[in-house]
Amino acid sequence: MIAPRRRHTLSLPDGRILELGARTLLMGIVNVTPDSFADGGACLDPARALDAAMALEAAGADLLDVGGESTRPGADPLPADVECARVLPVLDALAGRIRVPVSIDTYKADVARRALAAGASIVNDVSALRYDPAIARVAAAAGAPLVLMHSRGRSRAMYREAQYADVAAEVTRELASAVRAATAAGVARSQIVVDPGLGFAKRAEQTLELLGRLQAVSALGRPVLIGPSRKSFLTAAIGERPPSGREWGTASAVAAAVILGAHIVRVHAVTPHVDVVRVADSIRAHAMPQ
Ligand code: PMM
Repeated sequence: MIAPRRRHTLSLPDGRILELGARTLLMGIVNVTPDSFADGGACLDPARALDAAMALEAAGADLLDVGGESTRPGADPLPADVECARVLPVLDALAGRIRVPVSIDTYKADVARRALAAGASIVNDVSALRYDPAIARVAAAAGAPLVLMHSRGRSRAMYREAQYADVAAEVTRELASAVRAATAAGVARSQIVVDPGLGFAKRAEQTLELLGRLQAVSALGRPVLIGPSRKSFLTAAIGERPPSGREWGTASAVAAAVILGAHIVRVHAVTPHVDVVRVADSIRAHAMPQ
């Protein structure tokens, strides 16, 4: 069954409006890290990051997500000034050259504030305010949309926290409480995007169940972002593969997410996913004329 997908609009700090729900938006990943599991080291140099970002935009990315700290399990937390030293030169290089909105993938208020000043226009917090709650006030003050991604624990302990009686219900409940915390800190509810955090503090089977029951998360009434790209949960279905061998698995997860109501999908490889989301959107449109 094709799930309904509500229309939403997000307001960006520069006055632009992002329309969500009519078609799926593709968020291209620009990891400015030496150690991300799928693409570590490719974009540490700002000139290479700019090339990668321009290629993603040319391929059809609607948004770019720039991050400076790897979220891979077991990664050490990075001091804010080191993270800024990675991402700010990249944001400076992108300013004026990239037309699509850029989000900053950070959980640190200080990094978010400086990234927004350097041209980012969306805050993507993989801790949903748990690590540095002040990040909500930073997004509110800038008038920037805020992505709240579900996780539990810290990177090193994440898998000890992967205990759920009902993963979809618990993730949805925890996201609802993050939405309340964000609005209490001054973020307009209309500016909040929710993300169930595929693979974060969840085992593969729990992640697959959560993705299949995405409508529980949609019931929060906020747009849904989903990030399955090349993640290890895919290997529960396709067998052991390096991240580079998980692209077709990613495409399948993206198509399922679109049919189940996702508004934004975060991927490394934009080119193949332009077709994936176009076909999934067409199926949606024919089955549920708007
Ligand atoms: N996954 C990663 C990093 N940031 N942000 C959101 N909102 N959702 C995700 O699923 C997500 C994220 C880890 O993947 P990467 O290391 O390839 O960027």
